[in-house]
Amino acid sequence: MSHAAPVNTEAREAFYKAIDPESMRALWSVMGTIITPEPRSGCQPVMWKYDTVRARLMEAAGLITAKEAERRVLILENPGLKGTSKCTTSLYCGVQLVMPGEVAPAHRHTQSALRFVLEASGGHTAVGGERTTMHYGDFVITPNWQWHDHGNTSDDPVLWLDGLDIPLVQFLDASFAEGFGDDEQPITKPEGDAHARYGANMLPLGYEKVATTSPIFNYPYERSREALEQMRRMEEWDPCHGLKMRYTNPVDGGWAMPTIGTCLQLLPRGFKSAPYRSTDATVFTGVEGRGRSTVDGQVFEWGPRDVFVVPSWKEVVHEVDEDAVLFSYSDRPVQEKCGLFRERRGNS
Ligand code: 1HN
Repeated sequence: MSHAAPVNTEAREAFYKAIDPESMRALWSVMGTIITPEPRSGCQPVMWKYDTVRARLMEAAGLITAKEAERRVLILENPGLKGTSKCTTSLYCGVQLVMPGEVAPAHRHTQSALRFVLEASGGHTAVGGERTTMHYGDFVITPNWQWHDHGNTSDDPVLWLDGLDIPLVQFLDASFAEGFGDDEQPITKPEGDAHARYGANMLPLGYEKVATTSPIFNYPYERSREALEQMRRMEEWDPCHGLKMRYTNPVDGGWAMPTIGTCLQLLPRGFKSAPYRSTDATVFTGVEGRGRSTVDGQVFEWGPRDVFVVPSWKEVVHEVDEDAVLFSYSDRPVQEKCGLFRERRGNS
């Protein structure tokens, strides 16, 4: 708050001690630490180079199968949040590996997941009775409480970035999970069914919104990239973001997922962004090209598949010498619903 905590006196100390076993605490003694004038996060700016993560995953593949692990994932844990399995205060990030012939068995949980595909020549995931084939750069959703399993029938390893709302669900004490009992769920729909129904700017007549998550569960990179390419011709550059598009739920135009906001952005050759900060700590991954992002004074040189974090209310500046594409996710939908989202553009 505006002033520091009141000074301690012997009598006050004795009072705090006396009420502690009665499960009470004096607000004035802690107010400044629980209500801060601006966000004070333990979350730190950090980057993981893909080569390092990939090499460790390959090492893990010699230690455990996808089936035994259930999910063979290395968590990208924020060094400022050690021991919490968090990448930011509210969101989780990991990189998953499925080797040729492997299956990650079907299960479901109340946590929502996104996959951003980093390497795939034939991996697939099944959600709600439909399978989708994964390609580089695809954004795939596993809505909460939907059965999901993954497989790889190709000859090459399949890797993707996992983004989940685990810390949010944990905070709310709303975690439920169960196994399906079989490796794979039955496939009841042809591949492409969701896209045909919901991905053509049309909806079945009489369609009623039943879920909080988009009914489209694979947003193919080819189409997202094409949107950016078409739009660049209009030169609608945002000084802070270049050209940044959010993935939407076609049912209502809102975010694709209720708890995680996802975006794809193009930074044109020679672009240097204006400084930007926002309350939604954001996880970025490179998709095309190389760049340099300065986060709270720390410089991260990134290329395709590298992952870096911009914590809440820390300033970020992106610079690129060549055309570059970034995928990112944050808890922005939650903050917007709660009226908490704030941003600051430029140096003001
Ligand atoms: C999960 O179900 C997946 O389905 C990935 O691929 C990561 C991390 C924690 C809990 C569940 C998946 C996960 C996860």
